[in-house]
Amino acid sequence: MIRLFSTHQIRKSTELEGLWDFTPAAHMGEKVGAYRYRLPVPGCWEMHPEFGNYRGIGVYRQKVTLHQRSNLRLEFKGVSHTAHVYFDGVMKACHYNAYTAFECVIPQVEAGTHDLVVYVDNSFHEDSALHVPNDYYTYGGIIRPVAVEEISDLYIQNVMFTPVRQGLGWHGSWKAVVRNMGQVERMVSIRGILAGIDAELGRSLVKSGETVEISSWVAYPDVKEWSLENPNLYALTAILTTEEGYDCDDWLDRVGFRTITTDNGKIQLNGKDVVLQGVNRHEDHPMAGSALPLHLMVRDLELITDLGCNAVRTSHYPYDERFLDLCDERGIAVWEENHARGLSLEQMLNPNFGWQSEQVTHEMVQQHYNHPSILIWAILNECASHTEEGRAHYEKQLTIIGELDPSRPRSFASHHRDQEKCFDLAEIVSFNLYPGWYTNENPGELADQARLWADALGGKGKPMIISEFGGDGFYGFRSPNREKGSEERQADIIDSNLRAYLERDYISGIFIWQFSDCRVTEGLGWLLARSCTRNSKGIVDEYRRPKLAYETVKRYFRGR
Ligand code: ADA
Repeated sequence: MIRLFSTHQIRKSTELEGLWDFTPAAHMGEKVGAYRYRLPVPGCWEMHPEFGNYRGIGVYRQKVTLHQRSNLRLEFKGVSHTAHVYFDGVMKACHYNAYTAFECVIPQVEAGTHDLVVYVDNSFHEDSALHVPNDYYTYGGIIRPVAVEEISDLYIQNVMFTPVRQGLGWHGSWKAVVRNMGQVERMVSIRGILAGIDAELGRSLVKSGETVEISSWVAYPDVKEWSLENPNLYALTAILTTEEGYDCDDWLDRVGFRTITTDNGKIQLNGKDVVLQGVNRHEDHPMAGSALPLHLMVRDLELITDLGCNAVRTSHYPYDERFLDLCDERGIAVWEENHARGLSLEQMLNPNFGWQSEQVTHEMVQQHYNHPSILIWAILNECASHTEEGRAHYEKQLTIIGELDPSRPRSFASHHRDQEKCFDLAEIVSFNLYPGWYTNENPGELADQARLWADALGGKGKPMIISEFGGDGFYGFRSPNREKGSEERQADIIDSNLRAYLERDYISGIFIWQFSDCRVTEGLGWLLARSCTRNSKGIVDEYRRPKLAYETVKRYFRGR
């Protein structure tokens, strides 16, 4: 299931969910003999007993059958982390990054059965600047769904819809991208259907092999706004029509009407101040790796709601779109961020860092643009934003987001305190602070200090978020001595932090590190040598069993 609803009615689309042939290999593109395994897609190969720690290349094979000659479009929602896609023995697409989707379009495929082979690499090497040994796990495999579509020569590549409030009424700004993969120039028109209004969005000539953007502005006088309390969603349909009047393609999505602003040092949803109280979450589960099936995503959101949260931070990468669909439906605010965690200046100077993180930033915004639940875009968690070289990257990536989407505020989670150099570049300043865990500071005094740092370093007048705080709590380690690592101590830390932050009205968001324990990369040094090769700061453990801190969080978040 690629989304929680059908994304096409005209375009023929099916999913390649199920068991695929699989074999490990030594090199990308290497000729493989026998495929000795059958692995589920979506899935992580670590779930197979022989590949529990496998870091390297895996080859997946599946058959694709077409009943008539057609253009084929394959959509991969996430392959971890590098994919080379071969169709009938010829390489057709390459993609880097586990957490964004990519397409592979193959013109004029004959009817019959074809061979789809995907080489997947999850190894760490110089060519991979973002997937590095880290405080979470880079799994291997086709971790998110795959769709196979038959498309006409003219097809819709993307639709970006922006709700705009004007006075008392709502408008929508539509931007549709249409591609012509045929041999001749064609005239097309697009209609947009939403909230009972069927509007002509525009006409355009599309040259062979090119794309055009068709934009329009439509009034929606009678829609209800999307809010955390009442997450009203509307089905959106775009229909592409040829000059001859033939409806050749469509695009279905869901949108919500809401505004998100940052005025007077606060965050407003639909003009009203809001305080985001949430958790940081990794896509990780011992029985699924990073390929959580829908029912486990739902379970996580049930627990997150039970905790009294109204927000989730997608630390530290763009999420599976089904999770975002669930947040849209349930009125859970999302801070979505591009992919990076704790990269040093040296790591940011890897020549691949620039294009890889700019690409994931583009893809994140373009692919997830329509989700009303996403209120904040963010970049580069705890990277070198305290250096001039680092700042150049922050500036570039925040500019990319600002140009693609001026409707949402931007932020980044910083741990550089009074050394931070980038607060002027974003609309929201955010701090990762660990008083009671990595330091002995008093959380309230530290927050007041952080506000002063923000004010002095370019963040004056901007809303402030505590984007991380917390401490280890090993599930089942109960101790009257309340040592570090005990559930009691973790609950104490969460308690003192929450009390301090919730009573400070200049704080517009609080995200606990973290929702559930997660697997981390094994290595040397304090970070990669964590006990049990886990980050154990979850409020629930990796199987989602609540620790003592669960009730603490509930008391604060639900008590408000
Ligand atoms: C950082 C980081 C998290 C996690 C956390 C911790 O702030 O952003 O990914 O590593 O610290 O547990 O230390």
